[in-house]
Amino acid sequence: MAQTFVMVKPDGVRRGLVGEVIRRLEQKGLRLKAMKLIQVTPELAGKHYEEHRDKPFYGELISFITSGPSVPMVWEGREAVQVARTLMGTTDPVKAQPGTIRGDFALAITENIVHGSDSEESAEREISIYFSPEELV
Ligand code: RTP
Ligand code: MG
Repeated sequence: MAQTFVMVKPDGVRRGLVGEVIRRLEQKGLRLKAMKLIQVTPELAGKHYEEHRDKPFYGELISFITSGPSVPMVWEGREAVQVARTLMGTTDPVKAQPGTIRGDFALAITENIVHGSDSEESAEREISIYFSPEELV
């Protein structure tokens, strides 16, 4: 069964939207496999966002993602990667459809509430950055 990595970012935790994100994924039918509350360190953030190292927004992204606690999670279900991305909405909340998490709760491009893996390969890589195999129930 497909798995994906989803993380409520520091703005989502600060705004009390952890339950809202979980509720939407649960109601869709995805199953929670692992979850914790952590302060993302600069080392973890660097591994997670490796692909964006040369982008102009990289510094802002790393300082934001390390700015407070986040809630990384693993979810399982049919086409879990695509399903989670659809529920989240597009990267820029201005363009995200109403009814999606970013469409309903975000406005800024960096502070967009939630992260979701963009492919099965990314999911596997990101899950291994944040969780050890024993943490998946
Ligand atoms: P994510 O990885 O967080 O799920 O978001 P995504 O796939 O929709 O977007 P991605 O292109 O992977 O970008 C990662 C995060 O970087 C911030 N970002 N800022 N200022 C900008 O132009 C810009 N572009 C991206 C966002 O926080 C985005 O979620
Ligand atoms: Mg991405």
